[in-house]
Amino acid sequence: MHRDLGSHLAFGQRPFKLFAQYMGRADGPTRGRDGNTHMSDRDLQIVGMISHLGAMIPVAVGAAIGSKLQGLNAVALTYIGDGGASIGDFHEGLNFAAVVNAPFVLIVENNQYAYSTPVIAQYGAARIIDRAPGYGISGEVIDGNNVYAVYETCKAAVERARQGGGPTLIEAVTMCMRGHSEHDDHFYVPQELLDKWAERDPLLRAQRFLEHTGYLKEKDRLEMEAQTVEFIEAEIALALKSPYPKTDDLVDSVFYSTGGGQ
Ligand SMILES: Cc1ncc(C[n+]2csc(CCOP(=O)(O)OP(=O)(O)O)c2C)c(N)n1
Ligand SMILES: [Mg+2]
Repeated sequence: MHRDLGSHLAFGQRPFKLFAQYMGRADGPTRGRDGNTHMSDRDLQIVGMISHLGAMIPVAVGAAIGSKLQGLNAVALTYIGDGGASIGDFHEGLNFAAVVNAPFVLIVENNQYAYSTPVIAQYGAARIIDRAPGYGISGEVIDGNNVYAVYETCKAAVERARQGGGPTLIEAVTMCMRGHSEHDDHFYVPQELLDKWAERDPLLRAQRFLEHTGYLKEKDRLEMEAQTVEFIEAEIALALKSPYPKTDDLVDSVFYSTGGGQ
């Protein structure tokens, strides 16, 4: 999913590269061609996404089929929102993945709004996961704000796909806590709903769990937080030093037609 920077970090991307990307610098994954989240990294096996919601699901299924054909035993996993799940490509991609038994995992982050459109205006079924039997694939609905549930469910789905068990659709139920972008003040979401969901903040819940079970001491957490801030500041400073791309290699990696019907 093109906006999920967390997944880039989970796949081992350095924050420095993400910052350089946002600043349009030569060290960003697109080498300064794009100042946004549309980036790939073949070394990290991250396939670049474009903005058009849903359109990349068949592409991700293609990556899964490619892995199968090449005997790589890799699984393609991607995300989409509840709104993106209403796009035709969602259905075509999942149906095709089911037909060819592709090693493919699709997580729908159902945060109950697609911009200002609530889910009641998106679909007639009670849940998105109810579509899974229609495709003939595995499906599971989970608490998207429970990091352990998300981890365990994804892990099981990836293992199943790796062993030839085919695609899985996971519906992770969560809440959109802020507007679509900084220009959007989120006026269309009732405050009571936001207050209710604020209590279920996944980071705070994970932190409370770790503290209650004794895995995390407050002193260690504060130390880790301070180290993280220091690390991030250093990565930003490094990105600021990255040069802007040169104009003479502007068309490198760009495919173009020479005309004449070619
Ligand atoms: C095909 C298409 N239509 C419209 C947009 C503009 N757009 C970008 S994000 C968004 C809302 C998406 O909602 P959802 O899929 O629920 O994801 P969320 O932002 O809630 O995570 C829209 C309408 C787009 N990128 N692609
Ligand atoms: Mg949404």
